[in-house]
Amino acid sequence: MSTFDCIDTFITGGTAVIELNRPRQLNALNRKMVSEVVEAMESFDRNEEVQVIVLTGKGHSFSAGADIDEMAEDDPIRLELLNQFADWDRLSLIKKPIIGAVKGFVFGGGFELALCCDLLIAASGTEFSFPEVSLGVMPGAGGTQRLTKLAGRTKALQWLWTGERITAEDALAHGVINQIVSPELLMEETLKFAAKIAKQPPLSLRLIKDSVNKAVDYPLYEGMQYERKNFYLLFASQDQKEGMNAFVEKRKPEYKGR
Ligand code: CO8
Repeated sequence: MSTFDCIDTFITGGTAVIELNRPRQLNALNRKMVSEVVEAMESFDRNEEVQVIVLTGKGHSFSAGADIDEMAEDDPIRLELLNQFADWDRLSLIKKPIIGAVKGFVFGGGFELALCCDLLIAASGTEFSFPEVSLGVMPGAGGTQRLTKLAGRTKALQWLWTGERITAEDALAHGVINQIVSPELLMEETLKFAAKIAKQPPLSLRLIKDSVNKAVDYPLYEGMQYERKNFYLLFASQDQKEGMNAFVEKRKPEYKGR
């Protein structure tokens, strides 16, 4: 049972699902919604029943971006005092895999939220865009950074300068999303994908995410040293013994997340 105002949450198998829930406003992200998403993510990150987190939106669209009504009268001092991006920073600290299941409009802050996911599955017909430029602003929650790291400078500048809509096919071709599925099957396929990941040993999942994230920021040598420490660390886990013993004994491993 969800106790939030702007999102719904539930757990199915080892997967926790967070649904943005302002469908009449195309899930425009007000500050409360972002805080609730972060709160839910952190709680699922600590919940041992949960291996994977899925983020999606109710209704036609994942999200049409930051709530423009809420943002229209903002000024720099208010934004500084609100420190609203602290919530966004906390999203990068989530250790479990996050899969975004997106559809309809994935615009502005909604696109930035999608880019906070580790993997993205999109319904065919999904349109991505950074329309901020046409509002006299620009992305502020990591959009210029994350998009550039995924799609490269040339495409990122084109998309950010024009605000043009990016088709799901284009997003796939440029490494922004993992898969396109038919709209009716979006949740089914995402949950199947999540289940495939959820059955892997949790500590491996966690340290793989940690190491891959370092690849984005670290030079190769430093990244490899970091990877090595995580590799060593896994040999301290019961799941490493279980995984390797099960292989030798020709049986299925039973992982405990320890
Ligand atoms: N903010 C507030 N309300 C919105 C937003 C939004 N971003 N997007 C849609 N809505 C509302 C509409 O006002 C409308 O409400 P109502 O029925 O009361 O008039 C309802 O949702 C349905 O929208 P439309 O009637 O406009 O639906 P259409 O299908 O005709 O059009 C569009 C859909 C094309 C998506 C259109 O709604 C649109 O252009 N929306 C704005 C998109 C946009 O510019 N997004 C970027 C916002 S800026 C931003 O995200 C900056 C991020 C900064 C960091 C993140 C901080 C959280």
